[in-house]
Amino acid sequence: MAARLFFAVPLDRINQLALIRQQARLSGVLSRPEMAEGEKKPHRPARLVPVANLHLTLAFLGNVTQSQRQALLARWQTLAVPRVTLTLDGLAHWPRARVICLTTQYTPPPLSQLANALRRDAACHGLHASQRGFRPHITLFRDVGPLPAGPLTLTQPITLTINKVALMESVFEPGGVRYQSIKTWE
Ligand code: 2AM
Repeated sequence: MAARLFFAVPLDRINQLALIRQQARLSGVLSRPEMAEGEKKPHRPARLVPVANLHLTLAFLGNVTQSQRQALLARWQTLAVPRVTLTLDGLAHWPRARVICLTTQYTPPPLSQLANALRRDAACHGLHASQRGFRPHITLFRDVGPLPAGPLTLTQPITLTINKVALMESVFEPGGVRYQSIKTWE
């Protein structure tokens, strides 16, 4: 059976708390969605990403079979985790993806090298082929409809000290998706 997998940077408790604070602040803005012109019904409310699900995706792999998973783990038996700090200093609303995320214009080269290596490896082995370049981000809200005019402001940048990478599985449950760690590299 296939499972949906991705490589991600898990977040520590301090970062999680900082992100919860940003989510709480933004929830006020999102609870007053403006209706797009000509629309009759208001949008359903944006969904807050539960704290346990907050993460930074390095490479989305899509559906991976058991044999593909074994081969993947054999290829990535060793994975050098880059020693970098990443500062996420901006908020973005990506209307096509319908998300609000925390992001940055600057990616430390060792982090983009790792993300690109994982993405290339996935594409070369018949897994998901990313169409866009790597842009580090942490999704805070999903199903985001039209927003009130004006930029989203971040009250405080969030700095991640990256010391861990995880291969994660999306487990779909009646209450929503849960992410389960398959393997971590430190
Ligand atoms: P996100 O990082 O923008 O939230 C698990 O589903 C993770 O993989 C999520 O974090 C999600 O994006 C990312 N993801 C899900 N579907 C994707 C897709 N089709 N292409 C790229 N990334 C995807």
